[in-house]
Amino acid sequence: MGQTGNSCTEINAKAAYAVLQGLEDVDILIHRSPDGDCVGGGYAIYYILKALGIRSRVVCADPIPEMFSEITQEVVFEDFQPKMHISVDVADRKLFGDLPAEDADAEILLCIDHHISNTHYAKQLFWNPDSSAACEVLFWMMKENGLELTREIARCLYVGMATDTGCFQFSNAGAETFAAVGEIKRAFPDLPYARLNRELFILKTQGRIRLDTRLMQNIRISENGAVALIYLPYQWMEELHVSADEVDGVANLPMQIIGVEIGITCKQQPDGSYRISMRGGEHADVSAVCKQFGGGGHIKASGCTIHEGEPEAVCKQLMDTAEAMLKS
Ligand SMILES: [Mn+2]
Repeated sequence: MGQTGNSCTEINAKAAYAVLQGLEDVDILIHRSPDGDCVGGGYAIYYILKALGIRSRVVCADPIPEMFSEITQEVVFEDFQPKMHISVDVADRKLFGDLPAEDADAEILLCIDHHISNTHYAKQLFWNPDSSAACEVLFWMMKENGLELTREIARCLYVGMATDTGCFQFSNAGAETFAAVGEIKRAFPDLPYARLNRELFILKTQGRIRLDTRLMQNIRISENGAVALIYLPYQWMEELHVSADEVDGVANLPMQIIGVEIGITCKQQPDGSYRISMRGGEHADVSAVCKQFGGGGHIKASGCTIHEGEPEAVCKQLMDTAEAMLKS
């Protein structure tokens, strides 16, 4: 709790719900390249606000992937102009991406998050950096305020926690995560958990399978085997008809190799920049590596953007920086 330099106040679960209760015509902002956690968290808040009679919309700079269609809502209000803005699962303003004009420079009244790298850009921050997902933060916020866990909200929160933990595989899945999911399963035993898991984690398009094969064939591995990098030229996505949201999971590919401590995915963007995702094993702090490139995130999962450079040079720089981090 307390004030920070940016005049952002950290608040607790009770205060966070009090903020939600006082909102009116809200845009709930989530990060670009939306994942299950920000989409699930965004719509969970939409339902919480709806129960309070408050109109809101989930707003994202990028289209929401088809795989999350079960938790999204087509919400159309007449004459809706956002009066207030909140955010969920967004560590830094720049992760909003290119938002519509009415959202782009808005003051964020409340941010609900779990990223250790949160930059305190909102007026108030309700967070828990020990939580696996923003959806986990939301689950315990609801519990502490005695809010009703509806079927719709349970589904949203499950998807968020499942996706941010890689279906409960990663080390960020803690006792509180399993406790939350246990309560969700007990309350709604008939939600299609197994089908959701299959759709979120197993099923891939033909194009994606062909792309994975190509990526694995071209993987770069450091001499000592501790750093692996896959480079994805934009052209391959066009050739194989794979969309940007379909390749989200490729960041986990390098970590499938025994001995790899840092797995790097470098995706060339249509504008010539590179979107980098890093995953860390037991001994790596990839948020520290990404910080050196102006990015950040979690200790075991982080990202950054490199704005220019030849692919070869960029990949080499990434590998070198990661290797140096492991040696330090
Ligand atoms: Mn998240």
